[in-house]
Amino acid sequence: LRETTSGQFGVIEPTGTLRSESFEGARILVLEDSLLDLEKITETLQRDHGHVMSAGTCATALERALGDDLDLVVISLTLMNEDGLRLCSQLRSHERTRQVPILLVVEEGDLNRVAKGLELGANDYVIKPIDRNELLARARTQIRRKRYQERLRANYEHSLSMALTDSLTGVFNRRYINAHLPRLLERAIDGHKPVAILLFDIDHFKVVNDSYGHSVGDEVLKEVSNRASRNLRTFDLVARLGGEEFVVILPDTDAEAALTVAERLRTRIADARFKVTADVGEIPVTVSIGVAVGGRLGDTAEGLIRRADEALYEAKRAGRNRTIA
Ligand code: GH3
Ligand code: MG
Ligand code: MG
Repeated sequence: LRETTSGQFGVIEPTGTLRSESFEGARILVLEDSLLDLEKITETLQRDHGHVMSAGTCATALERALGDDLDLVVISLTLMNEDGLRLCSQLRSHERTRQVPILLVVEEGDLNRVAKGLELGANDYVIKPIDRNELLARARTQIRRKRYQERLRANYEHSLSMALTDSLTGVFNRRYINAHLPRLLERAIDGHKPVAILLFDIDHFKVVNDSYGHSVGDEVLKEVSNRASRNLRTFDLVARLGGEEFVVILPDTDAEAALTVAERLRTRIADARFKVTADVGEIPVTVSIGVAVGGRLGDTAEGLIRRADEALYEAKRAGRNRTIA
């Protein structure tokens, strides 16, 4: 982003030229009670194929804006019965419209109110009589900036979720668990409520890879994740810690309930063979599960995981396809 000579911001292309793209499909709301000006504004913004809507009062404009995903709001400060500045501050006070670009339309010589409008969060202004090219240019700049910010945000959210989820299975990863289990445990201790964890590991998974190939092994990992996710409550967490080892965190769950959940999960995996690809037949898959419950003063995430790991080890030793608490 670079500031241009006119004080606006635009996306600088690698060539260094300011891109001037049209805002096709942009949703634009106009608050203007002068029919002549409304027509001029609408007609001008429609040249770029913007979808232009109009409102007659601040109240209807606000209602419209809150129920829509607007790309631009054009507010006239020359309304007969109302003060467009009111809408300005209302838009900025609602979460839904906090970021929507605002373009003011003002009377020549009304710079006091322009200053006030900018202070309230308006992004730019045009002075009457409206110059069509200038209006179009300023609207384009605002819409482009909004779209650019949305792309940045989407990229940011994408990389955030990439950092915390396992790319193969889509469940959380070890990093996420390391960050969240201590917090969940702390909350459990504070609230005098138990939190249970199930640590589970696919039995003889090496045999699956060796018999059917690594990509079939990957499909088995995905299906195990799916079955685990499907059989839990919405606020339970599933994560793949690495390899073929998973953890489930069950907030507000005591040992007895955790055992029930674990057994349900274990049988859902063991009782229906996996059909991962057409060319490989049905594959029997089982898991061994270790259960541990925390929530007492002094409990730590590491201690909880260690206890579940010890139980899991016992389950393996005792013959696999079983749960040990
Ligand atoms: P056990 O019942 O004792 O758990 O035996 P196991 O064969 O499941 O355990 P082991 O730890 O010996 O082998 C785990 C295998 O998991 C070895 C490794 O190649 C495989 N593995 C780890 N990560 C992946 C993965 O992302 N995809 C696939 N397909 N295989 C994986
Ligand atoms: Mg294993
Ligand atoms: Mg393992």
